[in-house]
Amino acid sequence: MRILSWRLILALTIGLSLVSLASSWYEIRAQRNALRRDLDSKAETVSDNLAATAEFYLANGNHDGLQKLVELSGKRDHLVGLGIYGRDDSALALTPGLNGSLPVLTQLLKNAMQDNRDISIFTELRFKRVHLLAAPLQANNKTVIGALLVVHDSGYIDTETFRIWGHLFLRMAIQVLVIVTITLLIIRWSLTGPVARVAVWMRALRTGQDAVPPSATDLDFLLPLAREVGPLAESMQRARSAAETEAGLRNANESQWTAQRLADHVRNRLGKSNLFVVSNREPYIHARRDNTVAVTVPASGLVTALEPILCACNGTWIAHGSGDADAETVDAHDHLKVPPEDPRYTLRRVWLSREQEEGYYYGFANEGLWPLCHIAHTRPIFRASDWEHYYAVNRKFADALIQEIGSEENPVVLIQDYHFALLPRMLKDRIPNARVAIFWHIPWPTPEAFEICPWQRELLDGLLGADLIGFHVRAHCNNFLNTVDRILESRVDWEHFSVKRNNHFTSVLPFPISVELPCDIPEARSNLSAQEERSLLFAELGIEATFLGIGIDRVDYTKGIIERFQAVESFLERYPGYQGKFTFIQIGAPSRTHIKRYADFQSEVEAEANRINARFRYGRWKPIVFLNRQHDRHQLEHYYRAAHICMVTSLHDGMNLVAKEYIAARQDEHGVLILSRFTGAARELHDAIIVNPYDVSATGESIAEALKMDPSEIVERMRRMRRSVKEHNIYWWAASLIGALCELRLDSIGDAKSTAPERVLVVK
Ligand code: GDG
Repeated sequence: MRILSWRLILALTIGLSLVSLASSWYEIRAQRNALRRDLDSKAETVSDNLAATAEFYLANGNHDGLQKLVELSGKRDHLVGLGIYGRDDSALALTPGLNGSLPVLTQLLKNAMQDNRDISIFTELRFKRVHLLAAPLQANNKTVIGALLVVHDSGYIDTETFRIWGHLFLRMAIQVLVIVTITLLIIRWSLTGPVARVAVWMRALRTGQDAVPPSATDLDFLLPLAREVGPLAESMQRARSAAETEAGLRNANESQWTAQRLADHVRNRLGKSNLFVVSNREPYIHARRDNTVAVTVPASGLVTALEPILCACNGTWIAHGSGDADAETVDAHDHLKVPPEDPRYTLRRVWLSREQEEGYYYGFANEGLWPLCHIAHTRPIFRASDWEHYYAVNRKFADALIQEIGSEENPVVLIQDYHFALLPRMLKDRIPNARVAIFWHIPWPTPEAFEICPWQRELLDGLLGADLIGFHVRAHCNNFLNTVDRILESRVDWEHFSVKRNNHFTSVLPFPISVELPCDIPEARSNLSAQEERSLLFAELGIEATFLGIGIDRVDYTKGIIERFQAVESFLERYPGYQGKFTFIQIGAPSRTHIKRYADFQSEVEAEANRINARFRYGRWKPIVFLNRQHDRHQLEHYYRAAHICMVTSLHDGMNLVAKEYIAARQDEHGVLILSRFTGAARELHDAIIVNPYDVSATGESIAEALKMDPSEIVERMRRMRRSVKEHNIYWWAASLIGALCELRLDSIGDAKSTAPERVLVVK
C-alpha cells in the first residue's frame, strides 16, 4: 500500500505540475503580450502628440523649439527619453541622458525614414530592457524631413511577468498539495481501511475464530472478492474440522465415518464407474426473490449424505426442477454444475407439467403410496389418471437417466424413494449392465395391506428391476419379501434376503439412515447452556415456564401430533403440579398442503392445541405452543439443545430423523427422548422411553417419567444413544448402501454367491 501511495503521489505531482505549468505559460504569455501592446500604444500616443509640433519646428529649422519640446514632453511614466533627428540621422534635440548616437538607434531611425512608417522594437540598451519607437516626420508635401525617437523602459514588463510566475507557482504548489492530501485520505478511507478490515476478517476465518464480516460499505468494491472468501473459508473450516475429526479418531483408534472417509471409500468402490443419483427433490433450488435469484439447499439428510459422494466422483444427480428460477440457471442440456460455490458434480433437472406434478407427486405418490405404506388409518386414494402420470413421469426420468448415462459401460445408479418404484425396471430393461439400487425411505406394509393397491404387480415388478432394494429396518424387508412371495411369481431366498424373478436377482437389505453429528458441523456449535437456550426461547415466545418439551415435524397425519398433544393434556391432568411449569412447543412445518387431507389435518392440529390451551392456560403460561411454519436448520438446533424432552410419537415411520437429530444435538449429554415404538428409530435407540402413541395416557405418564428421571440416568442413556448415532451416522449409511451395491455380483445373488452379508451391512 505504501508503494502504491508513493506512486500515486509522484504521478499526481508530475501530472498536476505539467498541466499547471502549461496553462500558466499560456496565461503569462498572454499577459506579457498585453503589457507589450500597451507600451507600444503608449509610445504611439507620445509620438502622435509630438509629431505635428516637431514637424512644424523642424520645417522652420527651430532647433530650440525642438529641444524645449523634447524636454517638456520627456517626463512621463517609464519614458526614458525622446529624440528628434534630421534627414541625415543627426540628433537635433535629445532629452538629457539619452545617448542618441547608438548604432541600434541610428539604424532604426534610418529604416523608419526610408520606409516612411513607424517602427518599434523591444531591445536592450546598456543592459536595460527598453522599447524603441522611431516615427518619420514629414513636411507639408509629405516628404520625410526627419524622425522622432521615443524610448520607454520595458523592464517593468519582465518584473510583472516574474511576479505573475511567482503567484502561479505558489498556487500550483497549494493545488498539488491539496489534491495529493485528498487522494491519500480517500485511499486511506476507501482502500487501506477496508482492506485492513477485510484482512482481519479473513485472518479470523482462517484461524477459525468468531469472525464478523466487514460492513457492506467496507466491502463495496471488494464485493466480488468477499463473495469468494465466504465459501472459501467455509470449505477451509470444513476441511479443518474433517481433518481434526479424522486425527481425533485415529488417536482414539475409532472408525467413525466422515464425509472425507465416505468420499474415499466410494471412489475406491466405484473404480471407473460413474455414479448417478435420482430423487424427486433436487439438492439446489433456484427461486426468484424480488429481482434476484436465490439458491437454497433443502434441509435434508439426503443432500448431506449424498453430496460428498457425488463431489468425490464427479457424479450426476437427476431431480425434478421445482424452483421458479430453475429453468433460467441451467444450460441447453438442462445441466448445472453444483455446489454453486465450488462446482464438483452435475445436477440434471427434469421438468414436469403442473398436471404431471399433481398426478405423480401429490396424487399417486402422496395420496396413494404414502397412506398405503403407513398404517395411520388414512385411506389411500388410487386414481387411474394419477397412475398414468406416475408411469409417465417414471418413464421421463428413465429417459433422462439413459441420456445422462450415454455410452457409460458400468454405471452405478442410486434411486431414492417411493416416487420411482417403476424406474429400476425401466432402466434395467434398457441398460442391463447398470448396477441399480433403490432406497425406500418409508415403511413397507404387510402383504394384506399392500394388496389393496390396484397396481400392486406393476409396482413390485418395477422395484424388482433393481439389483438392490434398501429399507430402514429388517421388518420392512420382511414385509416386502412376504408381499413379493404372495403376489408375484418368483423365488424368495430367505437365507440371502433376495428374490429371483425371470433370472434376475434382487437383494433386499436394511440400511438404517441416520444424521450428521453437529459436532462435525462448526456452525452448529453453541456456547450457551441448555438453561440459557431455554430462557432465550421462552423470552422470544413471550412465555413463562420452567420445563420444555418439543416436537419437530412436517405437519403430517403419520407423525402422531394430535396424540402427542393429548398426551400432554393427560399429563397435566394427572400431575397438576406441572401446570404453569411445563410447556410443549410443536414446530410444524407445513407440508403437502395442496392435498385436502393435509390441509384438514393442519386445522385439526391447530384446533386441538387451542382446545387444550383454553382448558389450562393462565397468565403468561400455556401448555402448548404450535409454531406452524418452516424454521431454518440453525433455529431447530436451538430447540433441540434447549428441550428437557423431545417427543417423537409417529403412528408409523420408516426411521424418523428428528429422534436422531435430537440426540446428535445434545453435546451436553442431557435430555430425554420419548419415542414411538412404530418408528424405525425405536429399533436402535433402546435408551429412549419407548411408547405406544395410541395409548395417550401411557405417553402422558412417560412425560412425568422423563421429568423425574435421575440426572445420572439421563446422562447414561443419552451417552449410549449418542455413541450409537455417532457410530452409525449418515456417512456410514451411504457407505453401506453404495458399498453393498458395488459388491453385488450381478445376477448371482440367488445362487448364494452374494458378497453382501446376511444382516445389516456394516462397512469398516
Ligand atoms: C422420510 C420418512 C425417514 C422438520 N421441520 C423442519 C425441518 N424438519 C426436518 C427434520 C428432519 C426432517 O425434516 C424430517 O425427517 P423425518 O425422518 O422425521 O421424516 P420424513 O420427512 O417423513 O422423511 C422417514 C426419512 O424419510 C429419511 O429416510 O426417516 O421415516 O418418512 O430432518 O429436522 N427442517 C427445517 N425446518 C423445519 O421447520 N429446516
